[in-house]
Amino acid sequence: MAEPVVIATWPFGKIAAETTLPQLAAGKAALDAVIAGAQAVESDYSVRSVGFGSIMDKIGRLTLDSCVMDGKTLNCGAVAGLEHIRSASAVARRVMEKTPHILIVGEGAKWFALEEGFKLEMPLSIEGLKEWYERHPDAKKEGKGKAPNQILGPDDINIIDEKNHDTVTVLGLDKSGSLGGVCTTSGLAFKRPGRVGDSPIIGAGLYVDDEAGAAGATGVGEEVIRISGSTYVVELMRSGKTPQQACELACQRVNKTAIRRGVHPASLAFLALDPKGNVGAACTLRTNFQYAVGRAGKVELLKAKEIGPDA
Ligand code: SD4
Repeated sequence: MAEPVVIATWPFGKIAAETTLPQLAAGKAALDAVIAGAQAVESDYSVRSVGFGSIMDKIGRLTLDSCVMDGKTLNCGAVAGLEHIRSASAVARRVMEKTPHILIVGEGAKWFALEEGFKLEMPLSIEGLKEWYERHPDAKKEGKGKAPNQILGPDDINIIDEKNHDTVTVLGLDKSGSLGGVCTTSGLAFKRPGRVGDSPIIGAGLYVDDEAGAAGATGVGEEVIRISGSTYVVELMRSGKTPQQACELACQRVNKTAIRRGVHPASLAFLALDPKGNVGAACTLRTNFQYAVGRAGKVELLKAKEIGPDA
C-alpha cells in the first residue's frame, strides 16, 4: 500500500492539498481526490486567479480551461474556453467519462456541460470586476476606473506577476499506488479572447502515467506547449530522473528555447510526483513559484528552486 501524497501549484494550492489529502488518506482514488481539491479553489470567489471570481480576458469575459488525467488507464478529458460553468475540471472529467473525445471547446463545451446537468452561473465577482478595471493594460491610458476603450492592446504574454498566476494543478498518489492529475485555470489575465494556453492540453499543462510519474505546469502556457512540457517531465522520469531533476531539466529546456527566440526569461514552473511518492518542482527566473505538498496528514508550502540560463 502506498503512502498518499499530493502536490499543488501556488499558495492557493494549499486549499487544494488540504482538501485532497484527507480524501486520499480515506482511500479515495487519486483522480477523485485531486479533482475535489481543484474544485475547492475553482469555486472560491476570493481566489481571484482561478475559476469563478478571477480576472477576465481583455473584453471582460471569464473563460475557463481544464484537463484531467488518470494514470492507471491514461484516460483523459479537457475543456477550453468554457463560460458560465463553475467547475471546468468537473466538465473535463465528464468529457473523459462520457465521450470518445479528449478536448471540447467554447460553446460546444458549454452545451455539453448543460446536457450533463451542470447549471449556468454568474462567474464574476464585484472584486474581480474592480480589479479588472484597475489593472487592465489600457487603464492608465484611459484613466483609472474608466472602461478601457482600446480592448485589444499588445500581447505581453511573457509578463507574469504575482497577481497573474492563475492555474491550480494538483497531482496525487493514492493508497493503491495510482496517480491522478488535474489542471484548471481562467488562463492569463487580460488574455486575447479565444486564446488558449497549456492548461487544457494533455501533454502540455498535465501528463500522468502510473508507469512513469505525473507532471503539471503553470506560467506562460505558450512556452509550456512549445516543449510539450509535462510530457517531457514525465518522460525524463521514465528514463530514470527524479521528479526534481526532471523539473529542473524541463526549465533548462524552456530557458534555452526562450533565449533562441529572444524572449528570455519566460516565466513558468513545473511540478512532478513519481509513483513512489517523491515530489519535485522548479521554475524559471523571476517566477517566484511556491507549491503545496501534503503527506502524512500535513500540508506545507515550499518555494521552488529557480533555474537560470546557466544551469
Ligand atoms: C495559461 N498556464 O493559460 C496558464 C496560465 C498560468 O500562472 O498558469 N499562469 O497559459
